[in-house]
Amino acid sequence: MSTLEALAERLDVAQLSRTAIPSLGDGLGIGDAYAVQSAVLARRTARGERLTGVKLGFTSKAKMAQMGVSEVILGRLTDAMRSDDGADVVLSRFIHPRIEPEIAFRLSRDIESDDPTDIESCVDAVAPALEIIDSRYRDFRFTHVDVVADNTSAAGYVIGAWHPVQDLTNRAVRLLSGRTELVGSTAAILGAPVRALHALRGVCRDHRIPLRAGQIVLAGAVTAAVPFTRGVTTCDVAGLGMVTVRGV
Ligand code: 0L1
Ligand code: MG
Repeated sequence: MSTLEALAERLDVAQLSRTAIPSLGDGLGIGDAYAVQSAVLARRTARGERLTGVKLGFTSKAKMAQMGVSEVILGRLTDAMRSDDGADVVLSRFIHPRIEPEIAFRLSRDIESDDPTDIESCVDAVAPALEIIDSRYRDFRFTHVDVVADNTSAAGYVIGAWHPVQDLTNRAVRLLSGRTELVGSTAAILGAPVRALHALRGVCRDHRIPLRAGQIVLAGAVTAAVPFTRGVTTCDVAGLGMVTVRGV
């Protein structure tokens, strides 16, 4: 087994056994980190999971500054991570889950990694969304390459009703989770969610990641993530409506 496959196994076992692990340590480059992420995905698809889309992280200027990076990061979503709007989600599936409000885009056609087509023309619907993140690292302590290898903490997602494509710049977003209420604007996503699509193309080009018709793209968090605990969490996006999930 290669070193990268061994790291993928470590992360996969952490997720399956719900046991956090320490940082992978120095010596990995960003290309290696995406290779580990792909190997983790391969383990999941070998167990029967199906790739359903991608997610972006570090799309807020504040989070980029905090991590000292200027590049968004990409993770992969599978059908095993998806829950229906309003569904119960069993918290014991996770290590230390957090939840955050997002915008989802749906792709209308395949986009190869070197395809020059404007990605905006390949989106056929938008929706409010919630993402559950669950770092496989202890206390969510990780480096930039650690978090890419760990599939950018991807663990779950919920999509609300799909709407026709529209300008989503500066829409008010409210996250309500138990007694915690956070309010933000879609401007937190690189100034406008559509910029996340362009950033996504750059990451896909650099790391040779193709996109497929019907896949969803989570554009990045609008507010800070909050602990995902028992009870209802709701994300409300002005003009798009609500999406809800219940931790049980
Ligand atoms: O979806 C995200 O923005 C999370 C990216 C990974 C960082 C984290 O786990 O907080
Ligand atoms: Mg997110």
